[in-house]
Amino acid sequence: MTDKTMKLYESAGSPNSRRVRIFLAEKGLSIPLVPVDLGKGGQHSEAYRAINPRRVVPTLVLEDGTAIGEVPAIVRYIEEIHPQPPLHGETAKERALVTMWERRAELEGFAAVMEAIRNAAPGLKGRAIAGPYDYEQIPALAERSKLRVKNFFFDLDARLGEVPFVAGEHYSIADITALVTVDFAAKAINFPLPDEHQALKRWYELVSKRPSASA
Ligand SMILES: N[C@@H](CCC(=O)N[C@@H](CS)C(=O)NCC(=O)O)C(=O)O
Repeated sequence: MTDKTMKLYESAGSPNSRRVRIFLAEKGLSIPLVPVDLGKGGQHSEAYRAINPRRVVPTLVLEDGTAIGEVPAIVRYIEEIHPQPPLHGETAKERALVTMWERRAELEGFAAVMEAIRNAAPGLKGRAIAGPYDYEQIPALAERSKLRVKNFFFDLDARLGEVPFVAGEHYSIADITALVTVDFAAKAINFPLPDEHQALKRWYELVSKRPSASA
C-alpha cells in the first residue's frame, strides 16, 4: 500500500537509507522518497539543514512537519503505524531480543564498517564522521575497525549456528541491519564474508533472496 502521510529524505547509495528502504519493502509499504545528493553536498544545503540539522540521511518527515532522524527511530515509528508484518517482534521477550540484536549489529558491525571507510577513503578526508562537524581521519582506526568487522562476522556466525534469524525464529529489523552491514563491508572495505562462516553464509543467501533486499 501507499502511505502519503510521510516522506523519506534519503540517498540511493547510503546504507542507512537502505536499512529503511528494505524495512518499507518488507512492510509492503510505499512512501514518497525525496533524494538527497550526498555527492553534491545536498545534506549541507540550507534547505536540508532546516529539515535535519545533523546533516545526515535518512530523515522521515510527517504531515505536520515533524522530522524524525536516526534509523532505529524511523523504523520504530513506521512499525507503530503499520504493525504488519511485525519486524520488531511480537511478544515482550521477542521485542527485547530484536532490540538487543539490532543494536549489536549496528554498534559492532555497521558502525565498524562505517568507521573503517570514513577513516580511509580519500574523498572523506576531514570528514571522518558524518554530521555538522569536521573530523580528521585516523588511519590506525581504519585498521582497528577491520578487526572489529572480522570479529563481528565471527560472532554472528556463531549466533546463526543456533537460530535461523539474527534475533531468533523470525526475520526482523536485526536481519535488515545485519544484511546491510554485510553488503556494505563487501562493497566499501572489500571485506566479503569469510568462507569458513558457513552459518552466516547460509543466512546471507536466504535473506538476500527476499525481494526487499534489492531495495
Ligand atoms: N545515526 C544516523 C547516521 C546517518 C548517517 O550517517 N548517514 C550518512 C549516509 S549512510 C550520511 O548522511 N552521510 C552524510 C555525510 O557523509 O556527510 C542514522 O541512524 O540515521
